[in-house]
Amino acid sequence: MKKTWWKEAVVYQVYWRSFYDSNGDGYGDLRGVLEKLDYIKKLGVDVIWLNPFYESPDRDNGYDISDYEAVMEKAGDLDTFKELLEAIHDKGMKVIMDLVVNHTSDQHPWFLDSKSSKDHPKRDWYIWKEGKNDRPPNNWRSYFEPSTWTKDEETEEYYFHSFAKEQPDLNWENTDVRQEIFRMMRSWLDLGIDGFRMDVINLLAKQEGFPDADNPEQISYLADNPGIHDYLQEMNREVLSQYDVMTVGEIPFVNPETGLLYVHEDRDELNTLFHFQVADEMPVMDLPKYKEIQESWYKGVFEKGWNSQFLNNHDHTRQVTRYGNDDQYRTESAKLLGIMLHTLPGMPYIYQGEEIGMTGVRFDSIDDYNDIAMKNKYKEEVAKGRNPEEVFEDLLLLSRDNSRTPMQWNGKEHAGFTEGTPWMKVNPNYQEINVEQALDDQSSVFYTYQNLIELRKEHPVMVYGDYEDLSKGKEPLYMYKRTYKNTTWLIALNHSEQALSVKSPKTLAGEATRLVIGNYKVDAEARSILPETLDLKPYEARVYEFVSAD
Ligand code: TEU
Repeated sequence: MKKTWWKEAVVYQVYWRSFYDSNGDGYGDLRGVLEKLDYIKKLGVDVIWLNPFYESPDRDNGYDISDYEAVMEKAGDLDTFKELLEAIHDKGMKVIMDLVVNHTSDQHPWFLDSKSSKDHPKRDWYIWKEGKNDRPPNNWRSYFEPSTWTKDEETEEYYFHSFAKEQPDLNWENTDVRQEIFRMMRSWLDLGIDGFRMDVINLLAKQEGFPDADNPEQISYLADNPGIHDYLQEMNREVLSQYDVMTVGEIPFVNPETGLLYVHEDRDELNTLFHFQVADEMPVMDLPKYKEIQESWYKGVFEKGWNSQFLNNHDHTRQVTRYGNDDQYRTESAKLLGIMLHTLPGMPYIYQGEEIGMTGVRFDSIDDYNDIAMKNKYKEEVAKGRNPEEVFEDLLLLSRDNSRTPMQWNGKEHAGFTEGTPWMKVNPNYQEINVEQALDDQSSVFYTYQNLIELRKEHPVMVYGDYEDLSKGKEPLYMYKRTYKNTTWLIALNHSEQALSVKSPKTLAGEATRLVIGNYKVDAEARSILPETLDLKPYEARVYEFVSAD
């Protein structure tokens, strides 16, 4: 297996608009990231992923771009970005940007030209089709709308959008589109960025002929279509292969077999991926399923490609709420989830605030929410005649806004995020959960994450170790081992609110060991000799190291 800098990295995701507001306009900004860079450095991460800050009307929080080479005014300006980039590099970290090239904003000049006339040279930069009997060209639904088609009354044709109508899809069959995107990518890489997170990159190729779907609600027809690998191999050949960068593709709807095709090191496409078999198929922790998913991706990808480990991001509810316990055992379960993600095979991603155990949120009204996906779905469901209160309740747990509330820096007004009025309400629990409190408490979630990141730099078993699940059918226990050369780590996790006594693996019980990390105090004996029986407290996590002589 090839060793690379990015395989050994831990990535910190900065959703800058909720990270820190440096100018009091209520939005976080790039200068805010700069002002808090020492905090990120203290955590010890290697790479920072910045969500999109390109010029945008901001209908989908920057994922609707109207100028790929300008900086959105509320984020700052290009000079500030260059200052931030230099500071990140000076502190020994790298930065990857969000590449959103499946679609643009409907206010992008390219789309305004394309829309202006059927004969405009840029008409074919987007996907236009005639309707059928005054109906959309087919029955597909988009991520954010009941249909992937919106009619332009001027030219009387429909344009295609996988997301909101304000996000028309680019036509990747058009060579000029691809060449323009590759040029834009080079301009950012030449500035010195260290790679890209590629937004829904497996949606670039569309199904030939746009046939009706048997089940339009199952929108996987948007992804993984013939031609996608040709586009990515061309992108790699023309751009990525000329730089020492990392790429992570956001690749919904794949399994290990189809996912490997994007990240196989011999295929010259992408380095790593986010798959969504957990996020899309596990609304709450389903430990047997989670173990199956981990094992299938380890067996399917580990040797020849590279996977990521994450349980939350700007699109997914905070993991301690969704998969842990954000009440009585918040810190214990936040630490357990962190220890799990950093000891499973693959690159760990930390979403801002995860490292202090920030939780999901519950506001009282749909008006307190910002997310276009949630608001569109609410409108769609209420329009069907459903009770608005019921619809609101249904949307709460998985609303993307759960993870977009402002970063909680301290217990002062607006959690120290802004001197102005925050663009989004702060989670009401900010006075008990904030960075200042975490840094003052050596037993906080923060220091568990800092320790995990430090351990990764010293112990190749965390990165390159093989993986074996030792706990099938033994839930709520998740116990697995990682082995690399003469080192074995045994990870024992109690995913429950109850105490749990479990037999240690016979081959390791009684063996001399070292407790590498845990989230409870462990008596001296159980720290140096693996007990026959492990008595785990609620949400207790322990990692033991065994080093054999040979
Ligand atoms: O998200 C894509 C998206 O919504 C799905 O991949 C979803 O995240 C996944 O299936 C798990 O549920 C990306 C961005 O992260 C998101 O913020 C944007 O709204 C969207 O693309 C459109 O650019």
